[in-house]
Amino acid sequence: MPNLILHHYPSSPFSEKIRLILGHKQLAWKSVIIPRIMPKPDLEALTGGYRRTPVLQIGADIYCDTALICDVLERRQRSPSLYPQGSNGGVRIVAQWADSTLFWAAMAYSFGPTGAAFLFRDQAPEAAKAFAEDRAKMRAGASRMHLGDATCAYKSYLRRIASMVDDQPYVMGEEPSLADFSCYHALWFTKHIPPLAGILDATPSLSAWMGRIAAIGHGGMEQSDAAAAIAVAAQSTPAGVEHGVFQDDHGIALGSRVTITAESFGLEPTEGELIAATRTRYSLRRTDARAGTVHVHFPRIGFQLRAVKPA
Ligand SMILES: N[C@@H](CCC(=O)N[C@@H](CS)C(=O)NCC(=O)O)C(=O)O
Repeated sequence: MPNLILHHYPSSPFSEKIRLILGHKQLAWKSVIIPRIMPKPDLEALTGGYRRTPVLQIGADIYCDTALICDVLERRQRSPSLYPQGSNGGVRIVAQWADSTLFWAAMAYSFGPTGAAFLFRDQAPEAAKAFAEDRAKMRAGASRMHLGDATCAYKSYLRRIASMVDDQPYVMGEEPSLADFSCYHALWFTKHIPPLAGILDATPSLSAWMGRIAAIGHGGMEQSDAAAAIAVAAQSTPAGVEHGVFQDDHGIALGSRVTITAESFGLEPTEGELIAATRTRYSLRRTDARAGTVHVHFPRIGFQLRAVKPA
């Protein structure tokens, strides 16, 4: 019985990154489909506020953001590694570029008028409007890339990726690494918009590389649902946190009441007691009426830690 539960939805690029990594590592997992837009009350019962997709649950431990989810999966199943041949630093830097810069150029291109018309072709006009309003709220005033700027940036980025897979099967060498899964997921989204997918035919090497990544598949997936996942959390005890490694860069002691909020795109905070702050992640303890006591974990990079001022 798999105890990895992925909260995701089919068209989410970052979820595709994790589904493929689950496949690469041949892991068994349970799938809980979450809404694409707010409200997400079942997800929030677990995360305490964080609303982005995907989220990984293991019992009463909730892991937010794919950067952290990748580390959790790597620790769980070391082989095949996401960092083959000691490529850790370079792989992480390429992955971070892909998840931020490449991703946003690809999304601005894919959600232009042609893409939006295709993506919402079978839905009522209200659905497109609700989606646009939800994402505008997530951006919290930050501007969207202009379609022309996004298109030329995306073309350049695709040429760069293509040049990396001209003479080797994967972005960083002979084996797939996290860099491949991060570079792939935004392109995968464009590929499923036929009127726009031609941009990916820039070079045969890019198409062949995308085919190799797609062939990895999603591992052993079993359908589940939000109620079952919340019951799992309620019946589980969170795993112990990593005591001994406490890196205090904020002057906030363990045991403090804190919030953790993404730096951009989806600024709903999660509040709880800070129970760990290692070099790479924060962990909070919080109690929910339905999910019970859970530990919610975030990567440090991309998130803001703040003390809650007493009322
Ligand atoms: N840095 C985050 C980004 C996640 C992200 O932006 N996911 C998109 C979906 S692919 C999202 O949350 N969209 C809004 C939503 O699903 O509510 C990660 O690596 O997990």
